[in-house]
Parts: sequence; structure tokens; C-alpha cells
Amino acid sequence: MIKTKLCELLGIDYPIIQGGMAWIATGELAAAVSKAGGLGIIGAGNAPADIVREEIKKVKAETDKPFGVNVMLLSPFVDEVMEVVIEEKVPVVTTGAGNPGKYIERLKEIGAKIIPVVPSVALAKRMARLDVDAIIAEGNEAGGHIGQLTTMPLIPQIVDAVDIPVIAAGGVADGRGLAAALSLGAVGAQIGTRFICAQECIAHKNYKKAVIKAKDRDAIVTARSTGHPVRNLKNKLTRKIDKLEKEGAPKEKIEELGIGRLQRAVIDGDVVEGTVMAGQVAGMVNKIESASEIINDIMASAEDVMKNICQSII
Ligand code: TUI
Repeated sequence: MIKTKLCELLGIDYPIIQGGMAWIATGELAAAVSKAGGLGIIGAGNAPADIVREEIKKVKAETDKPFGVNVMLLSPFVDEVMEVVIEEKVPVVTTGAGNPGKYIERLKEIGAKIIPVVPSVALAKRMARLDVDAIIAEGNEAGGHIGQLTTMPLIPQIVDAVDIPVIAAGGVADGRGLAAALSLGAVGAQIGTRFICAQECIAHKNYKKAVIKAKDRDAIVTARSTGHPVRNLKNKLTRKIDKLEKEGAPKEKIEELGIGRLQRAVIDGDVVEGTVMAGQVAGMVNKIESASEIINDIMASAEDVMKNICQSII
């Protein structure tokens, strides 16, 4: 059984964190992942604080195991969401799209573990100075808003630059990916895209089908010209955005086109004109399974991979 420092740090059985995907990672998914021995995470995204509280309550009603909330720091509701996270004594807080510095003291007071997501060495170093518990290093293979570096060069450079545990994200969907992440010096992996296709995930069936249908080159990056590139599955909307970018449309116009589109895909099932965020591993996700089947498969195969590597050395 593969246990790492991440299991100790968070009180979980397996070194797997589920990505805190906006709209997709609700209390249902987070509870299922935590019950299965990973760390389930609620993706707060741009949701108002009362909605986030409801999701937290759903997890607490299902399990006493540790879980987390991902706070998207660009959310207009970020201060209220942090208040709810503190009131509800959420055990683990991951953050994205910014610097969680001003919230750290109060999160520490409730004993929360704080784990910022970063896409670069410079940001990892800055976060490590803030007394955070670990860092999630997210490569460009990931879905959603992404940085420039891919996971393979990003993880070892961050591992060398900070003296806190590093969790790999972006491009991991199975046991091979987890074993690779551990080989690069990470203490575990954050996995998003594969959990979209968990039975317990509330994403619309059209969204799940789109992920399952996706091939290796379908998870493309759009909106580069805005300075906030997004990895999502190719569709009518991404073609429209590409066309506007080629025509040199102002970034405000492209940003405006993206508003409400994730909800449209995840909740309404409009995978043609909605934003279908997914990582490059979408091509490796081929079926709907329970969260516990996903985790058991990843762990069993990671062990096999690591044994086979040892055996193949002559
Ligand atoms: O946050 C992400 N990926 C996301 S967030 C998201 S939410 C959303 N998007 C569109 C519509 C509705 C909801 C979708 N995907 N990844 C983590 C991440 N964090 N990537 C990059 C960063 C980051 C960027 C800057 C972290 C820190 C940072 O700091 C800048 C500073 O202020 O120091």
C-alpha cells in the first residue's frame, strides 16, 4: 500500500486529492472521494457563500473523514466564502488564481491545512514563505485556467525550490501518472478530469459524455489573448473564440463571451456552446465509475507500475 507524507498530513488513506472544479466538484463528489479514502474537495468557484455552506453541510452529513474546499481567489464572494470555511472549520483549504496570504492567520486558528495551487516556481516560493502546509503544483496539461509550464518540468523545479510537500496536478488520471508524480518528488497527485466521470459527480451527462468521447488533442487552450488561458474541449464556442482572437478582437469581448458558459455546460448540458473545461487526460477517461472504483484502480495500478519498474531494472 502506497502511503506518503500527504496521507499523514491530511489524515487520508491514499495520496489522491480530487480537483476542486467549479460547478462540478459539489458536496456529492467531495463526500464520495473522501469516503473512498482520498481527499474530496468542494470547488467554490464563483459561488456565493451560502451555496458553499450547503455543499459543506452535504459532506458533513455523509462522512466524518477529512475534506476540503477550493477557494477561487478571484471570486466576487471570496471574503464571505472564507468566513463560511472558517465558521464550518473546514479541515483543508486549497486556493487558486491568487495569493491566500491575508486569510492564512485565521485559517491556521481553526487548524485548517492550507494548500495553494500554483503554476510556477516563483509563486511556489512566495506561497512557501506564507507558512502554508503544502503546495499543489499545477501543470499546463490541467483543465480550466492554466499556467505555462507542463507538469514534468514544473514538479521537480518546485520540489527543489521549497521545503514543504508538493502535490502534482495536471496530466494525472491513473496509476502511471501517480507513480510518475511520486518519481518527480511529489507526495501525491491532484486529479480533476477523471473525477468528472465519477457516478457521484453531478455534472450533466452530456458533459461526462464529451469527456469520454474526447481524444488526445481535443482539450485545447483558448482565450490566450486575454492573459487568462483556459483548457477546454473543442466545440462551437472554442472555434468562435479562436476566430475572434485571430481577428484581433478586444480581450473584453472574448472575456464577455465566456461568462456563464461553464454553468451552461455543467448544469444545462450545453456542450456545444458552453465551456467544457477538461485536462489533456480527457483522452484517457473512457467510462463512468464510482469514486471508489476510480481511487482503487489508481492505487492498484500505481503499485503495479512501481513494482514493474523495480523488476525491469537489470
Ligand atoms: O484556479 C485554477 N483553475 C481554474 S479556476 C476556475 S474557476 C472559473 N473559471 C471560469 C468560470 C467560472 C469559474 C477554473 N479553473 N487553477 C489554479 C491556478 N492558480 N492556476 C494558476 C493559479 C495562480 C495564479 C496566480 C495562483 C496564484 C497566482 O498568484 C498571483 C498573485 O496574485 O500573486
